[in-house]
Amino acid sequence: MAKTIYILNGPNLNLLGSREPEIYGHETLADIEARARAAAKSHGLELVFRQSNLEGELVTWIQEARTEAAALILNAGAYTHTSVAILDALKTLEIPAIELHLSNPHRRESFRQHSYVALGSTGVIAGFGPRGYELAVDAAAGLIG
Ligand code: CA2
Repeated sequence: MAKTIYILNGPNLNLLGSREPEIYGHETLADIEARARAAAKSHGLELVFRQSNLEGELVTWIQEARTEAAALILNAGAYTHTSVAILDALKTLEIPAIELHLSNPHRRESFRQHSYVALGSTGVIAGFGPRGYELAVDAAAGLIG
């Protein structure tokens, strides 16, 4: 049976393509999902791709990934920088977790330069725009083996 990877997206990422293209590009989240699906298919992986504006819903989905996924890719949006609840959920995982960002938070405002998500992640991919989702799927496939 094919292994499944989860890609979870946090607050405001549903607005991609409509505002701040100079930071986040012109592609919509649906465009990015299509990229991720093609990358997952090339590795023979199933993909669950979701977005929520709600911190608790993201926590519930991370918990779900404990039993349903072989790897987790998480762009937690602004919760990256604020959410101990998401970190606690990540720490319960026994599967690889990849922190993902479209932009490079390290060259932005100082409040984006601390990540709770990083403390619970295997690795971080940031600053490559929508292509980062494909890179993250490739990295997850490598980690799953
Ligand atoms: O670069 C990323 O992927 C971020 O996770 C995006 C978050 C930001 O808070 C993180 O520091 C870095 C923000 C997502 C906001 O998405 C928007 C999309 C379109 C228009 C406005 C916001």
